[in-house]
Amino acid sequence: MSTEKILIIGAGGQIGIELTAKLSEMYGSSNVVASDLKNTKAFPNNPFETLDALDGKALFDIVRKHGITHVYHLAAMLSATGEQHPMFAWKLNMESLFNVLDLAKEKHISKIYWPSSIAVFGPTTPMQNTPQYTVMEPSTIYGISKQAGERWCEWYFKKFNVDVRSLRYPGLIGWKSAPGGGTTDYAVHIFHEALKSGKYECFLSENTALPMMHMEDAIRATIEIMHAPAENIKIRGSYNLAGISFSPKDITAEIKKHIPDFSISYKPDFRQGIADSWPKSINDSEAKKDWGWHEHYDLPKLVENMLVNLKEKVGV
Ligand code: NAD
Ligand code: AKB
Repeated sequence: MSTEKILIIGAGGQIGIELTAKLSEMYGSSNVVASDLKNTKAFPNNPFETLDALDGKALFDIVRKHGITHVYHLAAMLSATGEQHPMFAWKLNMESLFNVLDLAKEKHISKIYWPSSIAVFGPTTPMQNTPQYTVMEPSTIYGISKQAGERWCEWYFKKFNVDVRSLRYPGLIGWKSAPGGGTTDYAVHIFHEALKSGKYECFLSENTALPMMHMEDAIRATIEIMHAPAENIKIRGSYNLAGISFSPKDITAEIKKHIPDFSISYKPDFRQGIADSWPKSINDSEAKKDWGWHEHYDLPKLVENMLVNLKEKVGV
């Protein structure tokens, strides 16, 4: 019998769908409560709760009702959408985090996972092999909210011993779900269009390198950091994760090995400015040292996996 009762907030999103499935495999579906603003067909076997993460009272009631011990708080507004709705992005990303941190401060839950992002870095950050500790002057509201969130997580840990763990994900690429409102979303859309129409118009320029990661690696990293002994988690802000760094030109060359006629054109929009402010590659030696992180996917493996699964399992 599992003693962990998990609540996933934002379970219907790109990460939530895959994390809910993986945690359900590990703990049993009845021990993993999925929640989001609206129900989807994604969780036929899990308890589901309709929840606005800004409603602290409703969140508390759900935690009490299900005897929740661990919360994975994924609801947020991402970089591109956040620039369109800055005040709401700030409200959602910050206030929902406080609601969850306060549950742990009051000892209603014992462990929290909350993701940060490479968006915490900005144009004055060293762009190559960006270290864990460096200049951080994010220029998006999303990045500012994630940076502030990291500091709050560390503060709650130091002041109230709240066991909160966090990763600075790179752009995540998976075949099971669509991304929502990010700057790195092109690296998922490109596969769908390569299979559907053989061509793709990219909203970033051809040499814009960014750190990315296969969703399987990201889910595994999430589960590994949550299961690491507490004394190994030396960083209570958020850990760098490197993943794979590539540009639209690099991923196109790799896709062309499978679909030789695939073509790409470039029409950069406002997301180019966001991408230009982010690191090109990340140093994740602290995650490797503290809790043994190691990624499995390189670019050729990622591209092959995406194309095969989208074709065979999703029918794109
Ligand atoms: P997503 O946009 O795909 O999913 C977010 C989910 O949260 C959606 O299902 C949405 O309905 C839900 N949601 C929004 N507002 C809510 C509210 N008020 N109450 C409850 N649910 C609400 O996002 P994602 O890509 O799955 O990202 C999840 C987390 O990971 C976010 O914190 C994001 O910042 C972080 N992250 C994602 C990436 C990435 O590449 N996907 C990279 C770095 C960090
Ligand atoms: C985004 O592009 O906003 C996200 C992220 C890297 O945080 N994918």
